[in-house]
Amino acid sequence: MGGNDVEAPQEIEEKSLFGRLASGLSRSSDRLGQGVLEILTHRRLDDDALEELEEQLIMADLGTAASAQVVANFRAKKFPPDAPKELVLEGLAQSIADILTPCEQPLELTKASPTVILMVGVNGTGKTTTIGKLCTRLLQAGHRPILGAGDTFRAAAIEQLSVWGERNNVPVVARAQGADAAAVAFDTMQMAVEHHHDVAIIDTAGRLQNRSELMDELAKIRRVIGRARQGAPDHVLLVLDATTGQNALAQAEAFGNIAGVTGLVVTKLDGSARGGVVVALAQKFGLPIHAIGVGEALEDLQNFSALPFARALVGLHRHGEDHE
Ligand SMILES: Nc1nc2c(ncn2[C@@H]2O[C@H](COP(=O)(O)OP(=O)(O)OP(=O)(O)O)[C@@H](O)[C@H]2O)c(=O)[nH]1
Ligand SMILES: [Mg+2]
Repeated sequence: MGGNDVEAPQEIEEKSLFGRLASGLSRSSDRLGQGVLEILTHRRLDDDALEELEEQLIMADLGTAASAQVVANFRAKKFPPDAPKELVLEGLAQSIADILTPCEQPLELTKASPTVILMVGVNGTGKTTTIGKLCTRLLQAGHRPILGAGDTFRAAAIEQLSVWGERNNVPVVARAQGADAAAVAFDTMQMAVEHHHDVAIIDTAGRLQNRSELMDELAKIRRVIGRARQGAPDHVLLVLDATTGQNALAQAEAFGNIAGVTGLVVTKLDGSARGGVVVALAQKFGLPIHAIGVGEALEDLQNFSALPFARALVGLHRHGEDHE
């Protein structure tokens, strides 16, 4: 922030959110940025250096395919071997952003009401918390969300969603623990229509992707929702925990096939040394990344922006004049 400049509140807000992402990713970028800087500082940008760069990217959780792609993108920019290292680091961020940009897609609501959003994922990735945050954002944008407590499995799951409902002052549709999750989804659809809610967000229990009977349950929930409103659910959001690194790829693969995932939310990027997995996900699946989680509070959900994310990952600050 410069001198006496008065900044618009929105800009300050954006910066603090970016700051949270940047400081969260700093553990990834410490590794990546330092390694890369070492390569760039001590040598010319020749083939050997690029090979080492690729190794650094792989170690930063980008995986082999995305790392090769980043290096190919970088090579295509044809930096002279003695280019200044700041410029080279910017070029690296751009090479990563080239992969991420197609996935930069904010969540859109449908014309048909209610827009139905189904949250899925393995245990503990942040589904329920993301619902709370998403709800806040929808309210701020003037929408009228309603929540469905479709996790009828885990003790206290209904209570947990109810707390988010109370914090946001929005209704939560629930049945008793152990009830049929699809029935809760159906109730939620009915309530949404009856009380003119334009968005219904339905929670589900965490499940491992190799438990076929639990994956079948998701299919049933989707069918029931589709019966209540043709074409619904509009979004099946797979919530992935960035700290699980490459395992997130296996989850995306399995849920993508069976649960009809339409987009991703990647959480816990505030504390992760493994932010590079986002690049691997983008390269492998190309699914929209609708939002990222950068903390546990209501306001800690951001739209995913490719270039700022890539710059934070390589340790560049937002305004580009310095890096760590
Ligand atoms: N630091 C951080 N913590 C998060 C984030 N998102 C969720 N959490 C935390 O992760 C933990 C699990 O979150 P939940 O929302 O309960 O996860 P869930 O996927 O609903 O879990 P199950 O319902 O048990 O499958 C909680 O302690 C959250 O506060 C995030 O973006 N950053
Ligand atoms: Mg949950």
